[in-house]
Amino acid sequence: MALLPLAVVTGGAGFIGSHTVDKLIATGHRVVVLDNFSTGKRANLAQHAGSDRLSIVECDVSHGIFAGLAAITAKLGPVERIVHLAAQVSVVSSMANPGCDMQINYGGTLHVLEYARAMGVKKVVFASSAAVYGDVVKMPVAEDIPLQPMSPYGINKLASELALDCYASQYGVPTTALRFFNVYGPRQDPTSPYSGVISIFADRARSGRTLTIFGDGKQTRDFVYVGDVVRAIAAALGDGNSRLIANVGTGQAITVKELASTILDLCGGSSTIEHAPARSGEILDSRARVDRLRDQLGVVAETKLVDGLRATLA
Ligand code: UD2
Repeated sequence: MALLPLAVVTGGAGFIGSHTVDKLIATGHRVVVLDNFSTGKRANLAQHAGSDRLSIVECDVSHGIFAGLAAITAKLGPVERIVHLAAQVSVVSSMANPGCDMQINYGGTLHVLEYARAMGVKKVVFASSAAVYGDVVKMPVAEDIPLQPMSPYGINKLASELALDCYASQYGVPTTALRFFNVYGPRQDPTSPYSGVISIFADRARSGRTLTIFGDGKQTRDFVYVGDVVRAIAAALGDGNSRLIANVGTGQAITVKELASTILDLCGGSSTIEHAPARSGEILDSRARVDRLRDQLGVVAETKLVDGLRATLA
């Protein structure tokens, strides 16, 4: 019997990574997770305990992946596809420590691409971000507008996209970059002050604590459910679409104020809402144009916010 295709998921023990692993295993892959467990958790992959479809290697991608993958590929055979999600995920941390962000986020991408080049990997899918756009006035945001990232985080995501394109055009490594908007869903860790707002609000609402809105709450975001994001990743991981860059969002946006009251309605608890000063350097509005996602990858983010919030709160 032919072996199932072998995919590597860097950051596979994290929030988006672990859902990606679930999806790839469910669609007939063997998966190797590379994770340094700085923020990822083994518990996120506990549902695959004992499965011969999943291997986990503790490895810091920003130090290279050849050594981490050598033993496992000697046993399982060559890596066919890579989803590169391992990253330093905080825009604010990147402002405080740009060099660190560059080493992890841009450096990590180069290590993945070098492996893909050397080993003839058939596809690399990279988690880019809406942070490459900067403060855009006209919504929705299309992929081909001039890019003005406002943080080292956005710069290193953009630099990674350029590296992907270079490896595709110069070395023949097929690559796709997905620009994630505000991803949310189960397993998103609410414990950092820079965690996703939905994870923080859900955590606080469930325990009756106050929700803090930064600024007047009129800022808008395009919240996309993690289940839809992994469908985009799985579509991008297939053959074709090399050098494609595509937004991953819903094309809809909601204000943070509306978000807070929707979560409170769903929880029915006793939490109140307070306001604190707006975060400095923050963008006002964000909403994805999703034509490429639909036309090139055949994916429409269809989870309604209220359904995604229910799943997150459950
Ligand atoms: C998101 C991404 C970030 C980057 C950026 C690009 C997340 C978690 N972060 O940053 O990685 O891609 O987009 O533009 O997806 N807020 C509150 N109260 C809270 C927490 C947040 O009012 O307790 C507000 C916050 O000020 C912002 C909005 O909620 O206006 C969303 O904040 P976020 O941290 O979830 O995500 P964002 O858009 O800053």
